Amino acid sequence: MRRARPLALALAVGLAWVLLPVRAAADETGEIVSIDKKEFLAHRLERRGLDLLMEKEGRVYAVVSPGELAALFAARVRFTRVTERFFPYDQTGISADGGLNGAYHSTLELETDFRALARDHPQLARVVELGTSLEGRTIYALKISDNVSQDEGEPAVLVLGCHHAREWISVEVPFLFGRYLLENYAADAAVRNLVDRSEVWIVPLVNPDGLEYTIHVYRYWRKNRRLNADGTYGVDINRNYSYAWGYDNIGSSPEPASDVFRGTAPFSEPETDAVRRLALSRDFRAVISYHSFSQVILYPWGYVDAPAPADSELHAMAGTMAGLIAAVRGTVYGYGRAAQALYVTNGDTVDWAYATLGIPAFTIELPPVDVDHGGFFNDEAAIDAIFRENLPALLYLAGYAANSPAPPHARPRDRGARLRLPFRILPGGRIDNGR
Ligand code: 0X9
Ligand code: CA
Ligand code: ZN
Repeated sequence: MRRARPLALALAVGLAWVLLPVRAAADETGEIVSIDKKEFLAHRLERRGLDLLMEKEGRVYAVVSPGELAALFAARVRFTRVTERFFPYDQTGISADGGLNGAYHSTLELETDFRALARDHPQLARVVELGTSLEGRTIYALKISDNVSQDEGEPAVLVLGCHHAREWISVEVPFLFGRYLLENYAADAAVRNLVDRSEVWIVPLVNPDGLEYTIHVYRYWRKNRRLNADGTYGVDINRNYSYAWGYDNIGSSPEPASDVFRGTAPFSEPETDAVRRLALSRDFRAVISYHSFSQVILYPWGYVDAPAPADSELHAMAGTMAGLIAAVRGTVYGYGRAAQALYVTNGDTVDWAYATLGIPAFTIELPPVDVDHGGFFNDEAAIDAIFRENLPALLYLAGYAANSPAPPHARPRDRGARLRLPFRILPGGRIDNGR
């Protein structure tokens, strides 16, 4: 997904007069276009670093800025504008009474709801401030455990959401999981057992600045709001972790304007630094990072198309989760190695967690399955059902974390030593962790 330097691109297509004036505005607006795959390849558009959404029925779909649109036009690429067809700005399925984002959480709404949960369950839930974004917003975690104000050193599971600003549903699933545990602790013995034995750490909104930007300015914004040295905005928070950071220019980009810009250094961003500090400070045994969309469960490696240590165990765990999800109401989530099942990325959360912490780490791409079914937009009426279908898989992974032995911690800092995971998956999905 490497993006050509703007100047080189402008010269290549003879377009300096168009590209330079629109540059400042390119962050603010965009269009969805579809391009015939053969046309796409013939024009070598894969080199342009376009923000690709999907490939479907022989056509490639991308979000393009005004500058990119002009460049496609000048290069005589035949494209179709499909913005209205897929992404009405005037979104249906969002109620008027929840602010601009309907029932979805804004940063303030999340803070308010977290504080209410902690107030209503003082023994079980505590709001923890992990760090501060570039625009001064607090990045929050909700810690859920018995005797929550004490540090009991229990095994922990980490549930992350919204690395990418436009993936609103990825805030809601972690949030609702936290609320579910708290509201069912008293009545549900399985929940009580889980919460008593472990710590559940919920961080639904890793990228608050980006989320606010999608609510108020530009619905397709992906990155954080770092002002880059060249005047463009944003680092892709899911390319800024240290493991295999910048491994190649396909899985991330060195170009600040790119939607997959990796930043100037590993953990250069307050959002990744906040996750890193939390992840290293507790005894985490498993991680899920929610994204959208595609309905797929991904495990390492993401940076290269090669199996990670304990590939078959990760595969079995992902398969178990996909089965648990499908059992709820039949929604099919695929699963596989990230680089193989989706595409390569370097510097992402789960490669880092797996290599550094030595614990099972999954990216779950929530519904819908593709852009024809709404892309980054899920009607707010669908939020609860999406949470419900993910709940058994979350309980499974949290249960794994609560019952697993500690991972071998003697690894070089942030490097990928060979890992031996402390568990085996038995036929039927049962975990053998040697007890
Ligand atoms: O590109 C990403 O960061 C994730 N997909 S998204 O559409 N939500 O942006 C996927 C990350 C998983 N890792 C790999 N596919 N390598
Ligand atoms: Ca506890
Ligand atoms: Zn994402």
